[in-house]
Amino acid sequence: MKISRASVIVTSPGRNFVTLKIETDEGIHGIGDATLNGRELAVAAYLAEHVVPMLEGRDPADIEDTWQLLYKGAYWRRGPVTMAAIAAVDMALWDIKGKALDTPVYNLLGGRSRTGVLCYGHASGRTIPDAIEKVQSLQEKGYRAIRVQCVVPGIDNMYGTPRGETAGQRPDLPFVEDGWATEKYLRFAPQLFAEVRDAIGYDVHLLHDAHHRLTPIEAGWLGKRLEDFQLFWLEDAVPAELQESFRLIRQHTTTPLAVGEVFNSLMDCHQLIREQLIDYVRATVVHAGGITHLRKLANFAEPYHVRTGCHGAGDLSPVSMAAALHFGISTHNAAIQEYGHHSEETHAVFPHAWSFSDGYLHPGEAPGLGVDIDEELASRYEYSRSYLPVSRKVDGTVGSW
Ligand code: EZ4
Ligand code: CO
Repeated sequence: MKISRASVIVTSPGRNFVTLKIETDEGIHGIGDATLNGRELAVAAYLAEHVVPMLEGRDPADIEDTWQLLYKGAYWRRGPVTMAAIAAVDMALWDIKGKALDTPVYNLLGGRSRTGVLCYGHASGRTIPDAIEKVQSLQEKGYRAIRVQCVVPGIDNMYGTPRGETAGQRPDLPFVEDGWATEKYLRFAPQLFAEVRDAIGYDVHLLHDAHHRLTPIEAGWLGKRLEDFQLFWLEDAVPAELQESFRLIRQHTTTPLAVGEVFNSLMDCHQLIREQLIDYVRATVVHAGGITHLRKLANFAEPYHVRTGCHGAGDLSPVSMAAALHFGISTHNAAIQEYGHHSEETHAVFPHAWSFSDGYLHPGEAPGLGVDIDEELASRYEYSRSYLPVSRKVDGTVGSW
């Protein structure tokens, strides 16, 4: 079998997604997600201009060799653009291999390690009672793990919380500006979790995302005060470019720590893992070099008691979710999967075999990844440039969003 053609499809069914489709001379095709939120066309161009010409004529069965070719052969290593592009090729090749062998990809990764992939949904409140209602409504839908975020009184437009129609929009800028005040947040977050636990008890896992806004000592302070509310994890307490930051957090709290949705390589977290400074690594298939590299990362983490909790926000396409679930069902130290919301339009563009039931996600039994792209439908949703928000602190300084 040979790769006969590869094409990049950009579509925007509610939000932008970049998809790579690889076709073969035997009529089998595979697809991979290449979406990098807010920088989509950089990956689309990387693929179309630089990767696609390298693929044609290759044997799609040689997944490891293709991975090494694209990684080492570029000379310029790592980075989200490169690794998302490699990931898209990798996913598509696993998809083709599964279809060629008429078996779901998880079977090629060693078979099932569990019966379903535990997932968490998002409860996001404007007030604490509103957040509690959202948690309860997810519980009614069967969720066993729920991330809770809530607007902090006095902070205008916060990450992960519902905003008003025009909130944060500046007519002079193409992006939204959020506000931030660490002291207000640190005071509020323990109160939020005290009230949520009071209302719903301890039968459901609760998670929280600090989204890179704290310093290590602030994170230690917060983690300590959240211990009694028994969080599944505190996510992205600090940015992790400096891996040793997590030593300081660990000295101060036993709240489990997760980090790494922006990681694109094992090299971004080898110290975090080796020194057991975190409990969960959030690296995901699309941004960390595909199934091939994420498996290596997870295998490295296993003896250090570090498990995966892959990023799965709505800006990762249903193709990513399919790959994440084949990874999650088969990988022994895959603990949990984020399950963001996709619009109905998105589900229609990407028909998929994966499904949610009773708090767990299932990859389905279709050969390959069990997901496809309806190109005719995709072509009806034109790309539209969009940015992630930017965060500014009270004094106007740009912060980490
Ligand atoms: O901000 O996916 O845990 N989930 C997150 C996400 C990320 C977005 C960035 O594109 O932090 O909401
Ligand atoms: Co996050």
